[in-house]
Amino acid sequence: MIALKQSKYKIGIVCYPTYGGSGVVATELGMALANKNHEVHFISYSQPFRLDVFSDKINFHEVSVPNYPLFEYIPYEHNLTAKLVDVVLHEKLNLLHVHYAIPHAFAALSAKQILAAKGIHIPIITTLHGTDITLLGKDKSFKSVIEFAINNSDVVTAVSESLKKETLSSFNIKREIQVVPNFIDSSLYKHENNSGLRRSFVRDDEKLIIHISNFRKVKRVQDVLKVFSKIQDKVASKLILIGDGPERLEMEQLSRNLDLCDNVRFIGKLKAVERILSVSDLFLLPSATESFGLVALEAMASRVPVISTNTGGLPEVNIEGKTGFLLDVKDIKSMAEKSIELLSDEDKLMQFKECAYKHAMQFDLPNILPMYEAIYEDLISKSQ
Ligand code: GMT
Repeated sequence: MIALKQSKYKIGIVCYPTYGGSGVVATELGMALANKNHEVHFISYSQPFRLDVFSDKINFHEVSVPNYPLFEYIPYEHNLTAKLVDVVLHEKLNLLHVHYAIPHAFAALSAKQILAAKGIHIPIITTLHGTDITLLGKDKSFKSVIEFAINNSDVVTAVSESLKKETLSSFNIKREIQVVPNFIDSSLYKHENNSGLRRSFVRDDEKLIIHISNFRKVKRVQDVLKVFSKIQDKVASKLILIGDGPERLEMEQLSRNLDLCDNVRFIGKLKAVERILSVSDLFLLPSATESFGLVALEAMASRVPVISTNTGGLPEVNIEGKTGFLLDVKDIKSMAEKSIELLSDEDKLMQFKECAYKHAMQFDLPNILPMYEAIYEDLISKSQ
């Protein structure tokens, strides 16, 4: 008989399952915790897209949302709350770690109240990821709810100093916010010389430029195409677009208008972005705002320099003149010039690739995971 190892803590993780940074961070965190012998319970309305490992320490609880004819709007938050109560009770969780304020943190706080009435104390950690503060937070109709969720969680973390600052200035916050930066698992980023894969995208004399996102307005994906249009006038290159989302049709239209179709490929939502990143030369991230820019970090871990905007937390990830360049939002001309400067100087490009990799390793899992584990340890010891 196989003797299963006793789990350390039982941790509930609530996240969005969709193609986006907060879901990726929550999933990678859960998988890393399971590797360290914690029992992890993911709770969401569908399986997080990067959660594809089998482990006796990983569980998934789907929140089903029945739609009664009476409901014009589906009350997902209540189903989530009820599911959290159920999972905490029956799986005997030690804590809930919720990613994104709305509705996750608020639902967790409601679950905490219901459980308190049953004599059970469950600590709540809320991690702010960005758009919950920078976009939703600006919407007055959400403000009091986000503020309440932040002020009443047991611990609140933000993924960058910039996001912490923005949270403190946008809301009436009466508590400490800890910065725990996002991370990558360096073991995934083996730089193989995969010339076969590279040749399936570009000729030997061409450069491979890449963009990955959920194609939402905030990503300014049209700027990716405009910058690329200027680059390819000077440097033989191809652009690969990974992801999908609301701006896709506009992007297709723009690539036709700019006569880019022969040099631009839409690949769709890829799980293992590290493979294609490993054969790329430059990453474009012209976002209007980015609390951290996890995808920039993933590119850098793959030795790909980043041309990004200088907003939000991006300067904490991408280092000007070392791992890439940071330009003002909408400054397409300078983004193209800096891209051309890098792509046309092989020595400089190599230097930036090495620097990008070295800097990304500061955000390697073994450096960041202990920060979350210390928070868990502290909360659990206080609640016993
Ligand atoms: O960028 C998105 O549209 C997705 C969003 C999310 O909530 O998944 O990403 C946010 O969280 C990521 C993980 O912490 C950060 O790396 C992204 O910078 C942040 N997005 C924005 O701030 C726009």
